Amino acid sequence: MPTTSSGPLLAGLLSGALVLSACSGTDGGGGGGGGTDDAGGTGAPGTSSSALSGGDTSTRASRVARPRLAGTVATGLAVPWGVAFLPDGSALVAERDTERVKQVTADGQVRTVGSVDGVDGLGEGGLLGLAVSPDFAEDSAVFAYFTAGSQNVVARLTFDGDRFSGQRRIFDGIPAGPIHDGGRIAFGPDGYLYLGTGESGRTDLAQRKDSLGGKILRITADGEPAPGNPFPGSPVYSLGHRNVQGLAWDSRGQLWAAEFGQNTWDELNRIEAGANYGWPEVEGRSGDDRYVDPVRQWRTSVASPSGIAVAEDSVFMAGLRGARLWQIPIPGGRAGRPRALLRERFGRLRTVVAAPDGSLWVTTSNRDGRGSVRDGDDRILRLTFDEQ
Ligand SMILES: [Ca+2]
Repeated sequence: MPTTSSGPLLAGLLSGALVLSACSGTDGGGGGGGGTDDAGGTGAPGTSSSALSGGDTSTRASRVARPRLAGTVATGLAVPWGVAFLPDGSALVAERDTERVKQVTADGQVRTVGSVDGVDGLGEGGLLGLAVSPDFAEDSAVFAYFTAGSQNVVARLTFDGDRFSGQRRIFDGIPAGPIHDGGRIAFGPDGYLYLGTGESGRTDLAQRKDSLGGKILRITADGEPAPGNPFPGSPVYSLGHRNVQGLAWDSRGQLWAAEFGQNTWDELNRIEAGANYGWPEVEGRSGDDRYVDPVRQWRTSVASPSGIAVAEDSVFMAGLRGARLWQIPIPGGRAGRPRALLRERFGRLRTVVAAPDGSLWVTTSNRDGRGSVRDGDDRILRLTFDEQ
């Protein structure tokens, strides 16, 4: 039996399991919490009656599966950024600044399995997103997004279950800077690799189709523009983004993305191929029909969203500055009323990922230079749904 190299295991924490805000109102009341703009929708999408009774509302609300904190999977990590699960239920975890990749098992064993070569990033740059090939059982391929000087790149590596080898750059040319490096990568249900990028502080890049900054990109596992992309021969999938660090698909195959606002509105967007999400011409909802409005928006003080995940028909969104996990129900594909979980309990939250067992893993980011470091930081929390 391998021994644990990091921190308390679930067993030690289950005794102190803390029920999340399903009933305890940690969202500060009103469902959305301070700073959330709920003007554009209600918690009961699809309900046409204007005389919706309170009873109906609570019945609907009770159908939203609320996760609870089950414990801490791992502690002692340094700015865990990309988290990608392997078929065996363990996860590869990229540390932004150490450039190391660690393997974390569901029962809390942590070991370093390699580092990524050529990482050279400042500030928000570094070793960022990770993705495991959907054909991992056959190709053993893992993908990493990282900063390499003036650009962000994607490399493909082989993971034999023990170590990395064969690192090969498959994609580059994404503008990099000390801020707004994007970095989330994920395979979609179509088998192609999606990348969330940032405009690197050069706001004009977001509207330029010839720049890879401020975009969601869609490529093949060899780094070529994916077939069927909206602009022929281009990896660009959508444009007009500021800094996309959250990508996830719902059970209908719809892509959702979160991005940081400047100082007004963070956004959750429903992504359509070829659409323009407005930055820097507009931030948040504008009503300007040249741009697609976000389906939800938050004041940057309560969100500043990095990763998102979909589970139990909700989008979960990790907030850095907001230091909370937002749950946005998406019944029928429409975004319902957001609710805040873990509010200011663990500090800055960076990444949330749906684990193969149906739980959620959430990483803290208190060692990124902008947080208050607590004992055990950074950690990975595990949240489960009631039936688990
Ligand atoms: Ca926008």
